[in-house]
Amino acid sequence: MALLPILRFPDTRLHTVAAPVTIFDDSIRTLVRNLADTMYEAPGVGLAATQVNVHKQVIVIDVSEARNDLKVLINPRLLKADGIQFCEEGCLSVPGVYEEVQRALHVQVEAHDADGKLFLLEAQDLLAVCVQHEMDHLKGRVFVEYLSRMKQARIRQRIDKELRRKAA
Ligand code: GNR
Ligand code: NI
Repeated sequence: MALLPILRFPDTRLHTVAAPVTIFDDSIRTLVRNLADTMYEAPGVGLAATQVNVHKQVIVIDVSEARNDLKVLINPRLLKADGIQFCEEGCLSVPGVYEEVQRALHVQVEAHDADGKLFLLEAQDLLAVCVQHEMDHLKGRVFVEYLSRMKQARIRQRIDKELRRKAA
C-alpha cells in the first residue's frame, strides 16, 4: 500500500490545471490505487490527483458508509448541472476548515474508468458535491476560493499562525 503526501493550501501547486490522461496503462492504474489508499487512510470521501502533486485528470470518490463503493473518474466532463444545494465542505488540503458552499444539486458527468472505459455518472446530494469539489481541484481551484475575502483572510491568518508556531 502506498500513501501519498497531500499538498496543503496555500501551496501554489494546488492551482495547477491538470492535463487529460491520454494513455490508460499500468502507471494510471497504480496512481488510481495509490489515490484510493490515500483517500481511505486520510479518511476522506474524495481525492484528486492534483492534491498529491500529480497534474493529471484523475479523481477517486467514495461517499458510501461502508467505504466499499469506489468511483474512479478520469478526464471527467460535466454534461449537465441543475438545482442548488448548500453543503458544509471540508478538504484534505485545508485541514480543520469546514464552510458552507453553494453547489449544483444534480450533475451528470461523463468520465473514463481506470481501464479507459467511458461511463456516465448521475449524481445528487453529497456525491454531486464531491464530484464538483474534485473537478474543481483538477482546474486548480480549492473550495475556500468560493468564500468571502474576509473568511479567506481568516483562514490564511490561522494557517500562517500555525506555521509560525511549528517553526518556533
Ligand atoms: O473528505 C472530504 N470531505 C468532503 C466533505 C464535504 C464536501 C467535500 C468533501 S471532499 C473532502 C476530500 C477532499 O479534499 N477532496 O478533494
Ligand atoms: Ni479537496
